[in-house]
Amino acid sequence: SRTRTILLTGAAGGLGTLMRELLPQYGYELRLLDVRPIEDAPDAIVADLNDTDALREAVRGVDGVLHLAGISLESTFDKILDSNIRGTYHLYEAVREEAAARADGTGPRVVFASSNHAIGYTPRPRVEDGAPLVPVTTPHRPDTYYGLSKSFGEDLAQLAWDKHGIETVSVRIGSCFKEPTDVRMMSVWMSPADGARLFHAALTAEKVGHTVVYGSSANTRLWWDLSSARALGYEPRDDSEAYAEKLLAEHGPLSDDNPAHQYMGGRFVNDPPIWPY
Ligand code: NAI
Ligand code: 15L
Repeated sequence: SRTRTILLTGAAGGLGTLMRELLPQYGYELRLLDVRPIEDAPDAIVADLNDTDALREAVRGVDGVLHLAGISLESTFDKILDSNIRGTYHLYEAVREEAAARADGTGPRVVFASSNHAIGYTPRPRVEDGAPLVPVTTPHRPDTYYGLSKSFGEDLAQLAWDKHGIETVSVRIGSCFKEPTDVRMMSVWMSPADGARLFHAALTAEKVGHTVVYGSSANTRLWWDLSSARALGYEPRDDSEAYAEKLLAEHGPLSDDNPAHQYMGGRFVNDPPIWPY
């Protein structure tokens, strides 16, 4: 099959850097965009998501967009509004214009980096006591303005599908880092290799409309129902349990008294660095 060209927004970031390494093996050609220049990628488009002309050019001819750009932690409402809410709106506007300019009216599919923090105030399910995994239909319960921007992004994706036929897979990413670093992360960890598998599945599955999935590895301590992700063809291979002994020795088990251990969003619920301000 022919090479697919993907616009990777947020290419300078942590996840963007990992995906620049991992996605080419699936045959993608990556067009990179970030507001920060990337030292080893001089051809990357250096632009803010709110630069509408640059965004319009960036989506021209692409088969898909992996939309990772945005503020990735809690911040002031104004900053979240600019980068995550307005920025994602402008991305979808560019995709809508690109779709309208194509003969078949079909624009590139978006894979949106949503976050577990869109549902961060959901109590963690006591799976160990027989509680069911949390489904993708659980109501939005953002734990921060950051999480609120991800709830918005998911709703915008739904609107783009219902009104304009633009497809999106919204991936509620848990923690995608090389290794899990605390006990909560054992439940929500997505290894970078599984992340690449999931993004590849999301970019290539047929007829996704707007699909919401959880982004996680096949963790023994998983909290989330991965069935919508598996329906796209995703088969996770990694399990954070390999780190359990080390992490439990370091941190001890999740405490019943600590909200950061009892809500899925972890420390985002009780340790906002700048809130109230
Ligand atoms: P990061 O903060 O390392 O990277 C984000 C990138 O977006 C940065 O390079 C930044 O310069 C760029 N960016 C920010 N605002 C921009 C704007 N207005 N215009 C253009 N570029 C802009 O974050 P990370 O960890 O790589 O995450 C990537 C995406 O995945 C983010 O949207 C984040 O919210 C989401 N996510 C990541 C998780 C993880 O475990 N790494 C978990 C859940 C969601
Ligand atoms: C996120 O949404 C953040 O972008 C990432 O840095 C981690 O904090 C992750 O969630 C998490 O919940 O561990």
